[in-house]
Amino acid sequence: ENSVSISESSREIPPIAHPTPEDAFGVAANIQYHAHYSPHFSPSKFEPEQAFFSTAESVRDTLIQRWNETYAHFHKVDPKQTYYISMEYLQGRALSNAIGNLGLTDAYAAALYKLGHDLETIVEQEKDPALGNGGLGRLASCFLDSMATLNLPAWGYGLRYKYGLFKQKITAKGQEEYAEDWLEKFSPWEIVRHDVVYPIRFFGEVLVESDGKRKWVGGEQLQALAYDIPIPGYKTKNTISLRIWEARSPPQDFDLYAFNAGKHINAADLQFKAQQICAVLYPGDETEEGKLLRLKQQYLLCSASLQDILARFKERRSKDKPFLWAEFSKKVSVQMNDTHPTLAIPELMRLLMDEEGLGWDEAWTITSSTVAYTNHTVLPEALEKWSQAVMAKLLPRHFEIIAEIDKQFHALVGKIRPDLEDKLSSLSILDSSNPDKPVVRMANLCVISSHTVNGVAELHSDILKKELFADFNSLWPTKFQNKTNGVTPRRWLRFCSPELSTIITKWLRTDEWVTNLDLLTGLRQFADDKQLQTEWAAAKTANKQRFAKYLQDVTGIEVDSNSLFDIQIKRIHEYKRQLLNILSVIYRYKKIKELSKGEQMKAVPRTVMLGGKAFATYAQAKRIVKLVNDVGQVVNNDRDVSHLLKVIFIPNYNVTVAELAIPASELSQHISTAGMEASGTSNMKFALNGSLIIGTLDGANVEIREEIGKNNFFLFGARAEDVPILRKQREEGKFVPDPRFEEVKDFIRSGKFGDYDYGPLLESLEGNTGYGRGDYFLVGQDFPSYLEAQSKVDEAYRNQAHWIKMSILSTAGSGKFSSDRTILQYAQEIWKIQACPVP
Ligand code: KOT
Repeated sequence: ENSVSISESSREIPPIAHPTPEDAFGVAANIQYHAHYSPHFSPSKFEPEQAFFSTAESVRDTLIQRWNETYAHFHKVDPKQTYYISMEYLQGRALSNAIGNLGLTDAYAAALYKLGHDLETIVEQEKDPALGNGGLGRLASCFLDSMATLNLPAWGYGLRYKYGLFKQKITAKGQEEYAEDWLEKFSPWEIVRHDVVYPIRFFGEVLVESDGKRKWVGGEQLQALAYDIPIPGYKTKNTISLRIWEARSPPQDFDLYAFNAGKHINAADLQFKAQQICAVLYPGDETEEGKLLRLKQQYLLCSASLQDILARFKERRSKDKPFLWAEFSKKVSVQMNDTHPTLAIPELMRLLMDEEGLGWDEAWTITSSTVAYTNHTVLPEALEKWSQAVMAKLLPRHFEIIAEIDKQFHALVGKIRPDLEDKLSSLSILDSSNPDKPVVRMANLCVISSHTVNGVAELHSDILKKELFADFNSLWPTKFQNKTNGVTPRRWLRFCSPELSTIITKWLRTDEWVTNLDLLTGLRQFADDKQLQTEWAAAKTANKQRFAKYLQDVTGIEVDSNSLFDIQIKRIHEYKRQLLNILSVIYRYKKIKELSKGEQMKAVPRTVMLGGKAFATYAQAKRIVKLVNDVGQVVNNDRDVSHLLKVIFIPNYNVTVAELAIPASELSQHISTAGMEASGTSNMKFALNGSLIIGTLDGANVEIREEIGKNNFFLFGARAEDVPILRKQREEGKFVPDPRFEEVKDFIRSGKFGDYDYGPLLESLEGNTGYGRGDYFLVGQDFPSYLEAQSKVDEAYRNQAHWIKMSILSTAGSGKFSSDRTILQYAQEIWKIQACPVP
C-alpha cells in the first residue's frame, strides 16, 4: 500500500533561531542570501525577475516559521477546526499581500532600494495564479485571509491545477484564449509535502465480505500529493494553510521494462494519465458540462482532504488520550463551497464504515453533523447533476452510499412528513425521471446530508428558502441560514489603495478600521468637510491616473483622467447584462452626436470600461465581448465624440487588474436581472473604495444600498418578485418596447459597428418566448429605467462636491461587507469554532 503519513517525525529536529528580517538591513541580507544560496538563475544576474524570487523566498522564511508555529500550536491546543473545501481559489499575487500582513512593507521597500530595485517593479514580476473562475473562487481566498487574521483554527483545501483560468487576448476576432502557466518558473509560495501522500482509487468494484462488510477494490490507483501555501493573517502570528493536491501515479508505475524495450512513451503512460487530472481548471462559471475528468478532480479533492482530516484527527487523539469517533464532529467541521466538493459526504461515510469499521447509523450521525453547504447560485443550469451511470462506474461504492442516503431520506419523509410524499420526485437525490439519462442531484444530496445550508446574501437566502429549497425548508426550518458575503479589507482597500487608506487613517485617527471595518462609519461626520473632500478627490485622481496609465500600456488607448470612470468588470454572462450596458453606451453615442457644440460643452465626459472573461464555448458571451470592442473602435475614433465618450474593453480581467481598476472607479455597474446574482462581491469592493453603484435590487446590492443610504445608490430595474410576472406578460405578447431600445438595435443592424454578424445576439432580445429568445434577462424591460438612472448619474457628477460626499458615504457605509464579519458569523453560527491565537 502507499505510504500515508502526516505525523511529525518522532525524531524531531530542534528549531533554530531564525534571523528574522525585522529591519531593512536584515531584509536586504536575507534577500541577498537567497540570491546566492537558492539560485534558480545565474548568480551573476539580479534583474527584477531574480530579485522577485529572492525577495519572495526571504518572505517565505518568515511565513514558514510562523506557519510551523501555528501548526504546532493548533496541534497542542487541539481546538475544533474547520476545513474549507473548494475547487477554486483566486489568490491573486502574494508578495505585497504577505509583506503587508506581516507589517514589513516599509522594510522590504527600503531593502530593495538598497539592492537597486523598487518594490513596485518587483511586485509586478509575480504571476497571478488564477486557480478559479470568478466570485466563488475569490470569496474562498478572502475567507482564508479572514480566517488567518481572526486566528481561527481553519484551513483551506483545493487542487493544484497546472493551468489556471485562461489568459484572454482581444483580437479583431474577439476573445482568444491562451493557457496560463502560473508554474512556468515555479511558485515560491508552495511547499511540496512529500510526507503527505494519499492513495486515490477510480473505477473498480465493490466486494461483499463474509461478515457483510463492503470493500472497494480494483480499478485504477493513483496518489494525491500535498502542496502547502502559507496564508498569513494581518498583524498576527497565525499563519494557516491552503493545502492543494496534485494527482500523480505511484512512482513504481513507471514501466522500466517497457522503457528498456524502447517504448519510451508507453513507459510513462500511467504517469501522463495521472497528470491530466489536475492539468486544467474546469472553465465553468455557472455552466456545467458532465465531464469524467471533472468528476475525477472533485473526487480527488474530497478523498485526499478527508483522508488528511481523519489522519489528523486520529493523530491528535492518540498521543495521550484514546479517540472516540463520537467526538469527531466536536473537533472537525467541513464547509463545502457549493456542490463541487459534495463527494466529501459519501467519502466520509465510506472511510468511517469501510476503513474504520463503523456502522451506518454512527457514520451518518458523524457525517451529517460535520458537513455544511454553501449555495452560490440559483441558475438551474448551474445546479450540478451527474449521470448515475458515470458515477456508478467511476465511484461504485460512493454510488451505493448515495443511493442508501436517498432511500433513508424517502423513509424519513414517509414517517415524519407523509404530506410531502408527492413532492419526493423533486426532493430525492436520484432523479430517474428521464429514463435515458438518470442523474444524481448534488444539491439535494448536500441539503439532505448537511447540518446547515446557507445562501450568500439575504435576498438569495430568501430565494433558497422560498423557492429552490422550499420543501426542504419546511422539513428542516432551522437548517437554513444566511451568511452575506464579504471581502477582505486588507487586499481590497488597505493594500490596493494606500492613498485612500492614509486619508481614512488620518481622519479616523486610527488604523484599526483595517481589522474592524465598522469603524468606517466614523467618516460620516466628516462627509461635508471641505478638507476631507479635497483629500478624497486627490486620492481618487491619483488612482485614476495610475489606472489610465495601465490602460494606455495594455490597449494603447489614451484615457482622459478627468472623465467619469465608469466600470463593469465581472465574468461575461447574459444574466449580468453587459449587453444592457453597451446598448446604453450606443444610445449615449448617438445622442452626443446629435448635440450642438454648445450643448456638448455641458455634457459629462465619460470613460466606460468593461472587462471580463467569457466561457470559451459560450457563444453569446463572446459576441458581447466582440460588440464592446467594435463599439469602442467606432466611438474612440470618432473625433466628434471621443472627447466626451470612450469605450474600453479591459483585457484579461483578473485579481491583479481588479486591484488597479477598483480604486480608480467612480461609478460601477452591478446590473444583473433581479433574482439572478446570488450576491456579487465586487459590488462590495467598489463601494468600499468610494465608487458609487448603479444597480438593480439583486444579491448584496440590496444590503449595500441599505447600509450606504438610498440617496447614494443609482437604482433601477424590475424587482426580483416581478421578474416571473414580467416574463409571463411578455409571453402573452403584452410587452411594448421603448422606442429608444428599438433605435439602438436598429443602429447595430445598420452595420455601423462593422460587418460581424450580431444577428444571434439581437435575436435573443426578440420574440416572446423560446430558448435563447424572448429577452429572458429583461434587457428591453429594464432599458428605460436604466437610461433614467444613467441621466441621474450625469446630473450628480456635475456637482463634484456632492459626488465626493456620496463617495465618502459609500466607503463609510461599507463596514458590514468585511469578510471578517462574514467569517465570524460562519465560525459562531455554523462551525462552532473559537479563535486559537499563537502566543
Ligand atoms: C459556478 C458553478 C456552479 C455553481 C456556482 C457557481 C458560481 C457562483 N461561481 N461563482 N458564483 C458566484 O459566487 C459568488 C460568491 O458567493 C457570488 O457573489 C456570485 O453572485 C456568484 O455568481
